Formats: sequence, structure tokens, C-alpha cells
Amino acid sequence: MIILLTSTVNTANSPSDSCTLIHEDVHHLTLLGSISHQNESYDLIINASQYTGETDGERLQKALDDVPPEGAVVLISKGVWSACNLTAKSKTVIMGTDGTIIKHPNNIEAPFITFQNRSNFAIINVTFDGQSVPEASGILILGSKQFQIVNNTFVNLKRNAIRISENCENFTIENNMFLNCDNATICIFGSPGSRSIRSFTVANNVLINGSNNGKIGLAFAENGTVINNVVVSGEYGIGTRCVSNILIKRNSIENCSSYGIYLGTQLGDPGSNEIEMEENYIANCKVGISRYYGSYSIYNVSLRNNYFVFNQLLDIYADFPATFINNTITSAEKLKIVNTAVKFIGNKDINGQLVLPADVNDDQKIDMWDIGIVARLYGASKEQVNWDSRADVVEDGVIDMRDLALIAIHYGVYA
Ligand SMILES: [Ca+2]
Ligand SMILES: [Ca+2]
Repeated sequence: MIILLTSTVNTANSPSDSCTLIHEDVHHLTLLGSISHQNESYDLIINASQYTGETDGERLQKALDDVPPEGAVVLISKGVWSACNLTAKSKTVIMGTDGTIIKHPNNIEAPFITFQNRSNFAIINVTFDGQSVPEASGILILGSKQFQIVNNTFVNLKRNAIRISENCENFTIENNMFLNCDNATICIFGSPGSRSIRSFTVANNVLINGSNNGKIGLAFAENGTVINNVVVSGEYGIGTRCVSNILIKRNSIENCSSYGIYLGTQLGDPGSNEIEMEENYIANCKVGISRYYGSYSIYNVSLRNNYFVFNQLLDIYADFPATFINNTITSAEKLKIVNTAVKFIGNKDINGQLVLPADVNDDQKIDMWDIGIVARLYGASKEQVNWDSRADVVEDGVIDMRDLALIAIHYGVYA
């Protein structure tokens, strides 16, 4: 790796201090191996410590402004920097060392840094402290592509620690830690009405204590993977709206005050479809999974081998059409189906008992006997004396076509 310290480096500061910083930073980078991302490597390193200015923000901005068209790494040395409202160019790798902290100045709502209409950039190894400034977001990325946000720490961001919006594609948010970050902590939010964000991975992030709408939020997005993330003590775990071709896999969501995973829709959106959820663990939330809001179209949703256990009200509130295969829930009582197009196969409770929601007479088979019971009670409503809640398989307080439809979907299923 060639390291060039160019004439853009300002040496007006104490020369000996500067040399030490350069040495430390270069040493650190050498340990990392090479400075490359998205298959590009940058030979130019710009050390922000070498810049003078009235404020840390001014110094950092000067360093960022010095990135040439061919790209550079902007090193931010160990220490506390007070800055926000920075902007960066394409081909900029912003890199901290261990102990690089950027603190939000009080009472300024601007994000720390904005990338708008940029490509090929990264933010690596920086701690961002939002100082709990209301409405202040962290990293704002608009209309950009080919970028990575990796190995950073975000604390006390009260709105969108990371917000990705407009048309964005080919990016990764990986190995970041979020502590006390609220209001859609990781917020991938395309343009309402279309799925304008595509081809992304959100992996191995840890979100702790996002009690006020803390979550991984995906809206107006497609072709994405959300994998191996941990959300603890948020309001939600993973929230979606108007998404397609999304894989949600092996995430662990615990102790959220509302929905572990939700699939929201709104009128005017194209709805959500082609969503696969596999091997997630959702426990001790208020509700494990639900649509939560909206009645617009959802289709081709499948859930396999997930654990929805010990959630307070319900493990699964199936108010959306989906295929549930081989999942584990706490008990049959923690499942509520209110959508007639739910297919429920091979799911068990924590004691290994099959949960067969259309098995009205509890004989581990779904057949004519179950249809017979529903037919006999057809038209009954909850207030009537002949009411039998077992026949109300689509749990809406009436025994009607919807219950027959759900049994028909499962007809022939045996334990
Ligand atoms: Ca039966
Ligand atoms: Ca019913």
C-alpha cells in the first residue's frame, strides 16, 4: 500500500504532534491491512488533524473538501471532535481510529454528515454521539450508491442514527452498534409510492435500548437482506412498509415494547410481497409478528423455522396472508389468525406439540369432521348460547365462510 501525504496537508499545527498522529494512524491502518472498499482502494490519506479552523467542524469539512476526484481516505484521529452538518464527496472513506468520537454540538438539528448524490464511499470505525439533541439525525444518505457503513458506534441519537433515502442502491450497513438511539434507528426509507432503494444488506448490527420507536425500518425498498442483527429493548425490532424481495434471517429480537416484526401497508403504496423470514428469534416482545397497520396488499410472505416465543400478548397475530412452516410458538393460545389466506404447516409449541389452528375437534387431523362442526354452527356469533370458540378458527367472533375457507386451505393436513 502506498501512502501519500500530499501538499494539501496543513502543517500549521505543531509539527511534532502532527508527525505523531500521522505515525499512529498509519500504523493503525497497516494493521487493518489495506484501505479499500467496494473493490476500490485509495492511496491518498488525508489526516483531519492536520487542518486548522475555528471549530472541529471547520477542520473536518476542510479535510473532506480536499478529497480529489480519484478519491481518498479521510482519517479522523483519536479524540473527541465536536461537529455536525458536514458534507462529503464521492470516493471518500471516512475512517476513525480506536477512540475517534464525533459529538453533536448542542441544539443544532443538522445530521453529522450528509452524502447526497454520491457514490463509492464509506464510514468506518467512528463513534457518533448525538448528545440526545432532539431531531438531530446521524448519517444522512440521499440518492447515492455503492457505500458501506461499517464498524461504527452510535449513541444517544434521537432520530435516525442512519437515514438512507431517495434512490439509493448497493450498500451495506454492517457491524455497527447503536445504544440509546430512537426514532427509526436504522431508517431505510425510499420514495413513497415506489421502491426506490434497492440491493442492500443490513448485517450484524446491535441495537440496544431504542425505546422510542427504535427499530430497523425498511420502507419503499427492494432486494435487501437483513441478517444476524440483534435488537434488544427497542419499541420494535424490524418494521417494514412497501417492500419486495426481502430476506429477514437469523435476527434476534428481544424485549421490545411493541411488535417484534411488523409488515405495515398504506393505501397508495404498492404493498409488500416476496418476503422470507427464516430462523429469527423473537421473544418477550408485546406481539411477535403482525401486520400492525394498513390493509393494503401483502402476498408471498413465508416464515420458516422462526421462534416466536414468550411474547406477552401474542406470538403470531396473523392479520396478513402468509405461509408459516415449522415455526415454534409458546402455545396455541399465543396464535391468532384473522386472515383467511394463512397457511400454517408443521408449526409446534415449545413442548413439541403440533399447533393446528384449523383442527376444530382437536383430533390432529383437518378433515370433514372439522368442516361439519363449523357448518353446524354456521352463522353463530359470540353472544349466542351455542357459541363454540373452537369453530371460530378465523378469530373474528362469527362463524362463517371465512372459517370454512381457512379449514379448506388446511384440508388433509395430519399431525
Ligand atoms: Ca380435526
Ligand atoms: Ca370466524
